Amino acid sequence: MDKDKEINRRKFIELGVQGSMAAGILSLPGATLSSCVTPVSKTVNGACYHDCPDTCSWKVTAKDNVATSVKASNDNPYTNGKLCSKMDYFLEDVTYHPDRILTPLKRIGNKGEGKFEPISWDKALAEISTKLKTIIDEDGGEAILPFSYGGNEGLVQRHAISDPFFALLGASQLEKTICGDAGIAGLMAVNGQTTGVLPEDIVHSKYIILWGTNPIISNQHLWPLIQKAKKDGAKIVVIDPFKSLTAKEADWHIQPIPGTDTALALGMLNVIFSEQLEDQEYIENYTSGIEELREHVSYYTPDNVAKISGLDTNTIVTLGKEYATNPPSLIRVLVGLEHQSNGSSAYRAIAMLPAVTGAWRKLGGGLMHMTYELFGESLNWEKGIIAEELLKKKPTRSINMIQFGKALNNMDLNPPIKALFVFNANPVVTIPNQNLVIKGMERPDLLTIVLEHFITDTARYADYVFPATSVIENWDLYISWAQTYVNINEPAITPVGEAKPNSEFFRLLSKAMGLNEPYLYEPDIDFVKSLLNSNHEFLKGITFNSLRKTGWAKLRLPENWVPHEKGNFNTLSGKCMLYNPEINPPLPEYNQFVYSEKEMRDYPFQLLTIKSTKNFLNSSHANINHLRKKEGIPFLDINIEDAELQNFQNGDKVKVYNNRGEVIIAVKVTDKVKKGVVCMPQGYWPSLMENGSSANALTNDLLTDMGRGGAIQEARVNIVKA
Ligand SMILES: Nc1nc2c(c(=O)[nH]1)N[C@H]1C(S)=C(S)[C@@H](COP(=O)(O)OP(=O)(O)OC[C@H]3O[C@@H](n4cnc5c(=O)[nH]c(N)nc54)[C@H](O)[C@@H]3O)O[C@H]1N2
Ligand SMILES: Nc1nc2c(c(=O)[nH]1)N[C@H]1C(S)=C(S)[C@@H](COP(=O)(O)OP(=O)(O)OC[C@H]3O[C@@H](n4cnc5c(=O)[nH]c(N)nc54)[C@H](O)[C@@H]3O)O[C@H]1N2
Ligand code: SF4
Ligand SMILES: [Mo]
Repeated sequence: MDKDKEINRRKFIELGVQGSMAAGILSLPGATLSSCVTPVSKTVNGACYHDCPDTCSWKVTAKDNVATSVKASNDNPYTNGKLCSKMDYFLEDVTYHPDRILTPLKRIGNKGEGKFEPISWDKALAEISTKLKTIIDEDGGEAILPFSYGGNEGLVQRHAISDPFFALLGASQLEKTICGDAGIAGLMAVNGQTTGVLPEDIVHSKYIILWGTNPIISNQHLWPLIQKAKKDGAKIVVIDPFKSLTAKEADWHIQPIPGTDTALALGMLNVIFSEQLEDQEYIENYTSGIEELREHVSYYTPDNVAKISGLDTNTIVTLGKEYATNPPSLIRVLVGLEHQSNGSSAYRAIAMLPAVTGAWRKLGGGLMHMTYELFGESLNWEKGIIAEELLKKKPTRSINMIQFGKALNNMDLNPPIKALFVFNANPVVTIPNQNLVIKGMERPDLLTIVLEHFITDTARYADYVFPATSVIENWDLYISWAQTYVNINEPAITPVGEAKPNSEFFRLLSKAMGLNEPYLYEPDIDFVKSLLNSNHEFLKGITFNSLRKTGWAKLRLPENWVPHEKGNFNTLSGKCMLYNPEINPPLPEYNQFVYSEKEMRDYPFQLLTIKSTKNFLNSSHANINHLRKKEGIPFLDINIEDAELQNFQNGDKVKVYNNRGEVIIAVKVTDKVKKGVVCMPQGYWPSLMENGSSANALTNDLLTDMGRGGAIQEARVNIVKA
C-alpha cells in the first residue's frame, strides 16, 4: 500500500447537443455521413474529461460516426443523471464547434497575433523533429519543457506516451503544483494522507463546515448531498472571505480576512481546550504532541484571532464550541483555501480539529479533501513508472509551473528554455503573472508547440498548433480526485477532421525523431487494460470487460467506512501528528505575508481571483459565446464603503492595477466582499477583456509555505476609474 500510496496530487496529474441537435448535425463542421444505407447507431460509455471533483459518467450516442448526444449516466448515483451547465451542449461547444482546429497549423503572423495556415501532419512533424534535434544537440534535452496540466484528466491522454517521450529526451520536468499540492502538504504533515470522509458520507454529518470551497459552483454533485444532510438537521457553515453562492445558501457565513485561516483554526483549538471540549481518550490513543499543541495555541486566544482575522471574538468562540459539540462534525476543504502564502499551514491547523475533538469516531465525522490516493493504491501503474525509471537513471531539472513566466524569461538558466510543448493547459490564462508569461511566450527564439481544440490565448503564441481529439474520439480511463468512481471512456466516433489524441501526437513525433523504444508505441487501449489489470481488493470484479459494459464502477471500499475511528493514520507512528518534529516549523504558525509600507499605500486592496464562473471550467469554454452570455460580463466586486470612498457607482469601468499589470473591468458594489477586499473571476481569456489582460495579470507567482503551490490569492491592487 505505501509504495503506491506515494502517488500525490502532482503525480496524479503527472501520471498519470442533446437530442435536439441531431437534426442539424449534417451542417456541423467535421461531421460526415458515411455512405452506408442502414444508419449504424451506437452508444458507448465515457466520462467528463474536466479537472472537476465530480468526474461525471456519461453515455455518448453516435449515428454513422456522428455523435448525436452526450447524456449523464442515470444509473451512477453520484452523477445522478445530470451533467452541469458547462457540459449541456458539449457536442456543439467543443466536438463540432466551428472554431475547432481540425488540421495542424503553422504560424504565419507574429507571435500572439493568432495567424496560422494549415500544414500537413507529416511536414509539421518533420520540421519540429529537425528543430528539436538541433536544440538537443546545442543545448541539451533540458532546453525542452513540456507544460501540461489537467485539461484532460484521462490517465492516457494526460501522460501515456508524453511522459516517457520527454523523459527519454531528458527534457525538463514541470512541477505541477497549482492545484492541490499546498493543501496536501499541510494534511500530510498531520495525517500522512489526504483521504478522509468519502463524499457520500457527508449525509451523516450534523455540522458541516465548507472551509474555502464553493460547491454550488465547483463541486456541483456534492451539493445535493449537503442539502440532504441539512434536511436531516445538519448546520451548514461556510468560511470564505467572499460571499459565494454557497455562502449565501449557508446557515452561517463567516467572512474572515483572506489568508488568516491558520489563525482561525488555531483559535478554534484554543476555544476547544479552554472550554474542555476535547476528546481526551481519542487524543491519548491516536495523536501525538498534544502538550506542544496546547502550549502553542495558548497565544491564539479568541481576542488575538479576532484582531488577525477581522472576525468578532464571539464568532470564534461560538464556532469552536458548536463545532466541538455537534458530532458527527465534518470539515470540507478543497482548493480555494490553499492559494495563500500561509495556505499549507491552514490545512495543517484545520486537520487537527477532528482529531482533537474525536470527530473521526463517527461515520460522516472528520475531514473531507481528496480521494485520488485510493486509486493510487488500487490501479496497476506498471506502465506509468517507465518515465520514472528513466528519470531515476538520468534525473532532469524541474521548473515550477507557478513561476513559468520567470522561467521562460530567464536566459541565465542553464540551459534556457528553447522549446515548449503545451497540452491539456492554457497557461496564458491560468498561470499567475500573466504579462510575464506572455513576454516569455513572445520570445522569437522559443519553439512553441501547442496541442488544442481551439486557438486559445496560449495557442496564439505557438509556432505549430496540432488538433487534439475531444474526449469522445479516443480511449481513456478516468479516475477521480474527489470521489470514488472509475470510468472507462470508449471512443464514440473516429477523430473529427485530422485531430489526433495527445498520445498519438507523441507516437508520431517519436517516429519522426527516429525513436524506437517499444513503450512509445503502445496503443491507448493497452494502457486502459493495463491500469485495470490489478488484483487489489478495491478493484475486485472491476475489469476492462466489466467496465465496457457498465461504464463506471465504484471502488469496492468497506461499507460505512470510518477511516480514523481507531487512529490508523498513514504516518510512521500511525498517529495524528499534532506536533511533527520532521517538519519545520513542527507546529503550524500563522504568518502574515509582509508587504512594505509603500506597497500597502500604493496597492490598498487585497485581490481575490476565484473560480466563481459557473459556466467555465478554469479557462475552458470561456470562448463559447452562449456560455459567456449565460455567465454575464465579468465584474470586480467591491464593498459599498470602499465604493463610496472612491466614488464608484455600479457598472463604472475601472482600472485595477499593480506593478505586474492592469485589468479594465466594471465594478459591482456588493456585500460579497468586506472593506479592503475586492474579487474578480479567473478564467476569462485576456483576448476577451478590454485591454487584453485578465485576472492573472494581477496575481503573484509567489509559492506557498509548503508544497510549492501558488499563493495566487496573495495579491494587492489599486483601483481607479478607467
Ligand atoms: N464551475 C466551475 N467549477 C470548477 C472549476 C471552475 O473553474 N469552474 N474549477 C475546478 C477546479 S480546477 C478546482 S481545483 C475546483 C476548486 O474548487 P474550490 O476549492 O471550491 O474553488 P475555488 O474557487 O478555488 O475556491 C473556493 C473558495 O475559496 C475562497 N477563498 C479564497 N481565499 C480564501 C482564504 O484565504 N480563506 C478562505 N476560507 N477561503 C478562501 C474563495 O473566495 C472561493 O469562494 O473547482 C473545480 N470546479
Ligand atoms: N487566478 C487564478 N488562477 C488560477 C486558479 C484560481 O483559482 N485563480 N485556479 C488554478 C487551478 S486550481 C487550476 S487546476 C488551473 C487550471 O489551469 P489549466 O490546466 O490551464 O486549465 P484550463 O484553463 O481548463 O485549460 C485546459 C486546456 O486543455 C484543453 N484540453 C482539453 N482536453 C484536451 C485534450 O485532450 N488534449 C489537449 N491537447 N488539450 C485539451 C482545453 O481546451 C483547455 O484549453 O488554473 C489555476 N489558475
Ligand atoms: S464539469 Fe464537472 S460537473 Fe460538469 S459534467 Fe464535467 S465532471 Fe460533471
Ligand atoms: Mo484546480
